[in-house]
Amino acid sequence: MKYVLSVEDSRLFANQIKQSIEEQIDDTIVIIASSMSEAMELLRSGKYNFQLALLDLNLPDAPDGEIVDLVISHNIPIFVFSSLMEEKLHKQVFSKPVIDYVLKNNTTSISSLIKMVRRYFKNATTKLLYVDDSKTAQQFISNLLKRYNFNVLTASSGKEGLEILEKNLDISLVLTDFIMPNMDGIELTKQIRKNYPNWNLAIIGLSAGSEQNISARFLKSGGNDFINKNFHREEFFCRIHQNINLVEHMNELHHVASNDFLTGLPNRRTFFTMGETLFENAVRQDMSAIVAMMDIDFFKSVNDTWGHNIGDKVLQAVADKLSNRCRASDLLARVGGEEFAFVGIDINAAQAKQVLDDFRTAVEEVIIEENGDEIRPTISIGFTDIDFANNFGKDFNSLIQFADEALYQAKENGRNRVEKYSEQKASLISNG
Ligand code: GH3
Ligand code: MG
Repeated sequence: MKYVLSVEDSRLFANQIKQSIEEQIDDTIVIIASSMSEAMELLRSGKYNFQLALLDLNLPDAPDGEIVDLVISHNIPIFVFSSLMEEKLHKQVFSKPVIDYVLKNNTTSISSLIKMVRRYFKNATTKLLYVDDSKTAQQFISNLLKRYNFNVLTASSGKEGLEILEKNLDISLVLTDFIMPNMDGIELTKQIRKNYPNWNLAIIGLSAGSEQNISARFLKSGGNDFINKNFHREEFFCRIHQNINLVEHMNELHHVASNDFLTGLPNRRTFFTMGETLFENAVRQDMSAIVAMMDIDFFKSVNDTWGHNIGDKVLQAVADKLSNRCRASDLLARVGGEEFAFVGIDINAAQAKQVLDDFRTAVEEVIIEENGDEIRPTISIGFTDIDFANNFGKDFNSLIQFADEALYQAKENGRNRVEKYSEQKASLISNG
């Protein structure tokens, strides 16, 4: 549970904040103090381990932002909200380690506050990489980013940055200095963009220089944004957050476009694009690989007997079982209504039968209960491997076709079984 301290003298506003935050941000409880003395009491009691404080600068017993110093002395990160932010107050607020502020005087201020708080908590699991050869800059910027709760990694060169990226595929944003020995920020950006698309990773360039064309060159190399090192903290975080939000949004869109809505598995389109790449890599590296097609048996009768909703439940449960059996290097997709396709790398023909038989028996464990009855689905599987000896089938589409023919044989031979593609059987079938 995350505890948030709200110090606010308007009961109405305080309650609105409490209600909105608790409703919209998981596992969060807001504790309200309506004055500086109440806050002091609460903090002294040590009753709650506050992870964040939302402070009104203008309290009846502390009219000039004194509450900020009190809360800082308890090492609690602070957001400030105030009904006015004139220049003097703005300077005063940003001279202290306050994270950010929200203006209280408009109708959207609560939703801005919620967004900020949600972002703050989410940042704890948001990984950023900062690349700069200057240790001082590294320390300064990463401290700043940590203040906003980011999980920050640092690198002292482009080379080191690329190595860290490779080991941390969940990095959402790279910040890179421009002038660095061996590989400058623009070259690093170009290198990163060879492997990391912009829907998955944002890159922001930083430079102390004032050369006019740096930012344009940087953006043309695949960068998303550019910040002069002489930034104001507020602008810095606005840009970082805009870019992070954009990447997260694009990531979601990409997920929706590539995955099946019902089961969450990769969809047909993804299977064909990713499968082909996986397969070609395997061929290039002389690694064994198999392609399998799987189809739920008599699925139509599940729908006919129990209805479409139960049919969907069966599909989800089967998809879960199958994906739990997969290794990280496998590709499992839902390619049709009740049809799944699989590419396994580094599995040879001898292992294949066992691996796929495990898939089949895993599906036998699925039990969906409905009105006291049990629905127990089974699955038929057909597969083929890359046969280097015969040098046949070194083409992804034909492997799929072979696996499909083997699936047909599995159905013919009684269902709930695994069949390997064999040319003879296939020609027997095609000759009737
Ligand atoms: P077989 O053992 O030969 O594969 O028989 P089957 O009944 O499984 O095969 P058939 O191709 O006749 O039926 C497939 C059924 O899958 C028909 C269709 O209504 C159902 N189906 C396809 N997509 C979905 C879906 O998204 N949800 C549900 N509930 N049913 C689906
Ligand atoms: Mg079927």
